[in-house]
Amino acid sequence: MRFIDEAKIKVIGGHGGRGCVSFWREKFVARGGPDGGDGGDGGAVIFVASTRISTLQDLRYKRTYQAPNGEGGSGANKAGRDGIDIEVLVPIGTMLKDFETSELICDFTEEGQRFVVAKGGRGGKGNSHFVTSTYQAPRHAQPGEEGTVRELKVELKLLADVGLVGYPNAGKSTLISRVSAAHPKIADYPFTTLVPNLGVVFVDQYQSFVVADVPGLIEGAHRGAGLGTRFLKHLERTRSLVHLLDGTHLLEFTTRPDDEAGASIDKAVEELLRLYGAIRNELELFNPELAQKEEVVVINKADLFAGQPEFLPQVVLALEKKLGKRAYAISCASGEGTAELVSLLWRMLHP
Ligand SMILES: Nc1nc2c(ncn2[C@@H]2O[C@H](COP(=O)(O)OP(=O)(O)OP(=O)(O)O)[C@@H](O)[C@H]2O)c(=O)[nH]1
Ligand SMILES: [Mg+2]
Repeated sequence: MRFIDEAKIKVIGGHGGRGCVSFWREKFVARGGPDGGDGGDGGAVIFVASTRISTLQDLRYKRTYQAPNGEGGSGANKAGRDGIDIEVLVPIGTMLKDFETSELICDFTEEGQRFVVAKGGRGGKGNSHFVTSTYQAPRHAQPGEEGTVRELKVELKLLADVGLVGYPNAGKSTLISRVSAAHPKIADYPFTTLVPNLGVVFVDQYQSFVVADVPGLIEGAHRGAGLGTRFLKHLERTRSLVHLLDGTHLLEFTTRPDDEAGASIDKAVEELLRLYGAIRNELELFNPELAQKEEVVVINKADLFAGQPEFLPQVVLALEKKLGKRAYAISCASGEGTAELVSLLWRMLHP
């Protein structure tokens, strides 16, 4: 399925039915009074948030949503039927905005949340309503009112607690597939992930949080390099970030017999900082608030360093010193450190 996160649509409430002009006709009754029934109300267009759908695909396909009109009233004071309301399902995280002003109209954050986006017009009153002491035979009735017509911008910004950022191939999708039931595509080529994925991570039977895996970033993403930064908006509503660094880049620094003690560690850290800085820069350029989120720095693919067990812990320590933040090494392949990362994230979300 295509991942659509923006759409422009038009919603139209049903027109109210017209009131009826009618007079009571019966044998031997010379002048029956007015008995024109009221028109029915027009139907409304209602948006309903649902976890059953995950993109705005349907809204791209059908751009106008018009609720049925109310029926006209008829004689014998018979009211017209109301137009039936129509419901449009939208994914959780959908934001409705006025197309012209971009003003936020409704943010759908919970399953089942409903919002009337276009009201139906009221049905017109029949002529029986217009009798007065001096005007016994009114020959007019109200037309129904028009329904609301609105042009809307619909935007989806995923709701997740934790966002994963990093270069392509860092192992973001592997991480989400290890800690949650999500099964995104994983492969050893860059830009495997083309659309965001959500995974629910269960800390225990009752407690869970949601992680968002988005397509990888590369230097120059803000200028459109790689897949660009268009998916970063899906991290805007997360509480914290996991910045995943690919341990593969450190392999060349592990075995250097002629090394001064510590020199290869320094070089490894320098390389990590370069990679880290490039991604941070993209976050900052996209939205400085993203760069200010609480963050955990994680080096993945620790299993590649099984032969030199002392190398990675030293790199982690040195990296922490340079960043002034906690850093971790994990292996999404073997699972080493992933449970600890999950509990750390839980504690960050629930201090
Ligand atoms: N050795 C090892 N390989 C890993 C580990 N984690 C992920 N990989 C491999 O790294 C490659 C990339 O993994 P993905 O999870 O697709 O990476 P990604 O960050 O989602 O990449 P994009 O979707 O392209 O941004 C795959 O071949 C994984 O099998 C790990 O802990 N150790
Ligand atoms: Mg991926």
